[in-house]
Amino acid sequence: MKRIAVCPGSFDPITYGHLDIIERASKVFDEIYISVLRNSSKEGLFTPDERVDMIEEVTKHLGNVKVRQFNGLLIEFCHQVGAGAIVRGLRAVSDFEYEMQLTSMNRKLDSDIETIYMMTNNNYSFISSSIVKEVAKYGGKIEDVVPPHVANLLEEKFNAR
Ligand code: COD
Repeated sequence: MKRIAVCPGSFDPITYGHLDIIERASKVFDEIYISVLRNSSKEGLFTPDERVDMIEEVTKHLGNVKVRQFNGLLIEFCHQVGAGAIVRGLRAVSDFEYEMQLTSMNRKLDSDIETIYMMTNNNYSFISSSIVKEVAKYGGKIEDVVPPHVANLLEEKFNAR
């Protein structure tokens, strides 16, 4: 039986921190679905379609990774793709509270789906999509925190504004 996991998130945009977790997960599971939350109430910098395209581009070296959008409940998405696990990344203690709520609620919805946490590489533990956007907005250097393709897209986005 295939071991399938979902790596869910907003990915607005994907950073080296996300990528580190996705690469680790792709070694442990047979198939990974990166699921991009399509949330109509929260407008991001990048549209869900743009996020899917950029994630496909920066994960194309990983043969067992697929990228999809979802709205509604994450657990429902897991059912749709036959996933038995959700993989999340942990940066610091500050992530713990939110992650505990998320996992506890998901477990109430379906106790058979396990959530697995992976610690990021220390070099990436300070990175968040929000900080990356702020630095990019004011023309700061982001080459060390996002892949070159994403850095170019951020530059285009802010130059067009
Ligand atoms: N290093 C390591 N991991 C990182 C880093 C980093 N630098 N940055 C982010 N991550 C990890 C995060 O910890 C997370 O595991 C993942 O990467 C994605 O991060 P984000 O910020 O893009 O995604 P979130 O936290 O906004 O995703 C939230 C969900 C989309 C998972 C959540 O809102 C959800 O499931 N929504 C659907 C509705 C639902 O089912 N609700 C019920 C459950 S509460």
